[in-house]
Amino acid sequence: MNTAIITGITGQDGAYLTELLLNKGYTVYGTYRRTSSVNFWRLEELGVDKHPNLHLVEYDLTDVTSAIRLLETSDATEVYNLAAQSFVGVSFDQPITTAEITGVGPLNLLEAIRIVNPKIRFYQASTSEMFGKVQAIPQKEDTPFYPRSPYGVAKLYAHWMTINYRESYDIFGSSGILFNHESPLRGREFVTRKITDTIAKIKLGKHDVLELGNMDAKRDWGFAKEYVEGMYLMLQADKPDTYVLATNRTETVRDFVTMACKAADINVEWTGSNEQERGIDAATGKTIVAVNPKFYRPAEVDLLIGNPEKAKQDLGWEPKTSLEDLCRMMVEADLRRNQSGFSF
Ligand code: NDP
Ligand code: GDR
Repeated sequence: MNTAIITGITGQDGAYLTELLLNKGYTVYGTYRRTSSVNFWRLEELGVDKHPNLHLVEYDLTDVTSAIRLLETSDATEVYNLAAQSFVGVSFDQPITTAEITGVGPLNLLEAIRIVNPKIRFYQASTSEMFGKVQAIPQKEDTPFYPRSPYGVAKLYAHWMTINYRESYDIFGSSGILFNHESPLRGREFVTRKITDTIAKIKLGKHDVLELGNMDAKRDWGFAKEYVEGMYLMLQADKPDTYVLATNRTETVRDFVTMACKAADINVEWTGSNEQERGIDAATGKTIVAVNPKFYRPAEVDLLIGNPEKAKQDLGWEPKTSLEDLCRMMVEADLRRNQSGFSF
């Protein structure tokens, strides 16, 4: 039986990957940080939190000794490093914490693998944020990097460390450069879920105005459940490598709001520009979307669109869910949760 470690099991991708690997018969050691309140709602929503083959282990990415103990006690053959300080906005306020967790954290795991068992396969959750300022369209594995946030810089360090350990010590380290992927399990601070949750509340009369930052930003959004399959495939390949996972379609934040409104049966009309831009509910004439500059970032990534051709060729991976279907799935989940008064 295969055994895998998944760091960051309380996050969106950690939950979906846990479900996938348990369904494949794996024993999973899922790591979480000790906090004053438990945070397993995603595992509960997927119905896997009490699975007999799931072992929950306390672990902090910044502690190399606990990385060594984790590898020794679990006897895992695969490690999926999904843990990170993953919010770009916060990385501007906490650049050093972000560097320690998101940049050096993966190095702790690579060192632990080198010490305990160099045969362990390692997946690093790299990101399209490493491309940052547009150098080419669409972005692919050989597009030059130009990160625009402390988060992007930290991820780039971990990405190159994964490649360096591959080349220096023959460690099976693969890096997935994943473009934005969303789901009903997405954290509410990220823009898509903030939009679907707030539009659901507005629809139910529980909220008035959705406040956003830069609505011109363009992102390539896919469905998280499909992206974790790509992570799994990368560690089953004959050799370690770097792969882009993306949909090759890009839309603005504003387009996503319009899509979410449509899914909630609201007809939104746009008026004004820049900080004066507003979205009006055509049926009531009320402002339901407004710009709040506090959500602007000191440096922005304007346009992301990825070419996943290499993953299709080598791994047989392809995105399947359209953005419209993904957005509808998220709005429906948030309508249900807000109706029941139980929303994370
Ligand atoms: P989430 O923010 O939902 O989850 C992050 C996880 O990391 C949480 O479980 C969190 O724990 C954990 N974590 C944070 N700090 C530490 C620490 N010091 N020690 C141990 N665990 C820690 O992220 P996603 O699931 O969306 O993303 C998974 C990974 O993929 C991340 O590394 C992210 O940067 C990367 N990525 C994500 C993309 C996306 O669009 N979702 C795209 C490209 C890359 P806690 O619950 O306690 O905070
Ligand atoms: P991103 O995702 O920064 O791409 O990182 P996020 O959803 O936070 O932002 C996407 C774009 O929307 C703009 N935006 C807002 N964003 C947030 N969060 N809140 C707002 O109110 C708002 N208004 C406009 C942002 O400026 C940005 O341009 C995500 C994370 O999952 C990373 O961990 C991952 O690596 C990348 O995706 C790929």
